[in-house]
Amino acid sequence: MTAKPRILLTRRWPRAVEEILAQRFETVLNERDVPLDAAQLAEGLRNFDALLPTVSDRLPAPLFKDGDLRCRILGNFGVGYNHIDVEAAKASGVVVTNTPGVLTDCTADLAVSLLLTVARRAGEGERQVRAGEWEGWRPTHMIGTKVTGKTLGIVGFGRIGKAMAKRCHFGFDMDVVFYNRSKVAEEEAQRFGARQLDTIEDVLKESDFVSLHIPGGGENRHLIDAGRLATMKRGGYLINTARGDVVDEEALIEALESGVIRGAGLDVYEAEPQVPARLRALENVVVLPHLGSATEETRTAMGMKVVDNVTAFFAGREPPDRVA
Ligand code: 8YV
Repeated sequence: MTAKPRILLTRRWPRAVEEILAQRFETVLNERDVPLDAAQLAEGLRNFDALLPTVSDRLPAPLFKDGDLRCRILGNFGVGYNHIDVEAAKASGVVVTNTPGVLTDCTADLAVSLLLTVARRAGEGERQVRAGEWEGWRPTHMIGTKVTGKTLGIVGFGRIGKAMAKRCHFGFDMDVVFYNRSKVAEEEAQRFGARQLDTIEDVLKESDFVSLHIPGGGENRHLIDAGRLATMKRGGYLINTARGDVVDEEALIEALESGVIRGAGLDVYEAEPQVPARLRALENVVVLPHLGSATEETRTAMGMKVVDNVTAFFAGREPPDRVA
């Protein structure tokens, strides 16, 4: 009998998924569930047939330069994989897979909740009640911005962008416009209650709320910079559940501090888990700890997708979600 492939899980996963993996493979768990450093990841690449990384594992090109890698597949736990240098992995003969589709709803749900929370100042209100500082109802207390009927601008009309459009158009009667690199058929856009505009600037100018749904890294790094933030409506809000590096965080802080935009709802940051103190100090910002896909159902479904990918790979079949 041939030995089972050796697989390293870089973090703890939903138990049901860990159990299936343990039945099929020789798995090693990171019992402490703290991020592995570069040396530990390099060792993982040398000693395991597969590594199952998450967004908290940085796998840049130098880690793939070692000519003696045992690792043949990175089964990424997540749809975004900008923490992996996919070209370098490919050049070393390492396959990379991700988990598309299963986290669409939960990520869009969280984007909606950020939008509502920041617009209706619900985070501020909650802090006030918890601090025992609420002095009672009055007509001018904690006045926010109405969401229903406003314009939502979406950057990136992939699965999650579409799910966000659908929720906001059909749920909150919003006028939804979007920017997407490639042309989306009009009927397809209409199905989600949305309308494509030609440029990001057009979307930023028209929208009361802007929600980002594009991958991080590469040419999307700092796509939303000081210039583009200044293009947004004064009084506008930015929602980011995509990747932190899509926004120039320093420029965002300045735009929030100086009132260039009115607020932001953020789930992702440039140097997670570090969230700049200046950002945390702002009342007009909702800050969540990268919770987009954090539901029992979705995290389990993501894990099962990884199981499918590595199982197919080691059975000599094409993994369903190969990105490289
Ligand atoms: C995941 C995400 O939790 O899938 C993604 O791209 O951003 C998150 O929802 C994270 O990536 C897990 O590695």
